[in-house]
Amino acid sequence: METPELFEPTEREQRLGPGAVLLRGFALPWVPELLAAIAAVESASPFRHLVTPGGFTMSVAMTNCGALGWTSDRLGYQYTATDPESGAPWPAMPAAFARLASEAAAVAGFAGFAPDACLINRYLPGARLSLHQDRNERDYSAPIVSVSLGMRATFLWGGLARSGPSLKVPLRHGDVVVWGGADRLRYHGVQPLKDEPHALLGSQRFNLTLRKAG
Ligand code: MD6
Ligand code: FE
Repeated sequence: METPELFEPTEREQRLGPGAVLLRGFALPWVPELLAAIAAVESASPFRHLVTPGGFTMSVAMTNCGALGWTSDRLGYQYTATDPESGAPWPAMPAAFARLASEAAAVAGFAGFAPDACLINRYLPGARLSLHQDRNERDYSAPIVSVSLGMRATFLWGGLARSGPSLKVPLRHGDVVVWGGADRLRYHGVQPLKDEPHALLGSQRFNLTLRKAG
């Protein structure tokens, strides 16, 4: 079953676990298309700061595209087919998002990945994401593909329990992380962003997470 010789990490491919790979710069050729698509999504479903079930307003601003979108409010986390702000369906999944995700997943050993949801996170300096698991998706057999754009972030890569050590992984413009399999429910988070403006995007970072939610 294991064929490690096929997936030997190279400088561009850093293994983070049995089911998780960091693909440095994998999204760079896609950047103009990705940014245009983010702008189009944002014009239909603007970024907003969601409230957690515990009553905290998140420092990361979020929007979605695809058949399903991830939202949070006082009642809990859920995927919805419509944007609760407008009542309209989330903007369609841009073709470039789905193709990039499928290609990255295939390189990481997950052939045939077809996302139906993309959560788009926007970080300004100081924004952070506390340790969490992604577990609102129906089926954990599909991986998640995560694309970083703009300012650098320090990603916290923990274990299967909230307590315990986290690896600090720098994520830069164009980096893609694919994770699934035995790593699908790993705890992870993002440290508060430092203000180190990016040449193209200035003082912001976008993160796309492409999922099979439904
Ligand atoms: C971020 N990412 O990088 C936050 N979740 O801004 C996530 O929470 C995440 O990168 C699941 C899979 C990949 C991720
Ligand atoms: Fe997550």
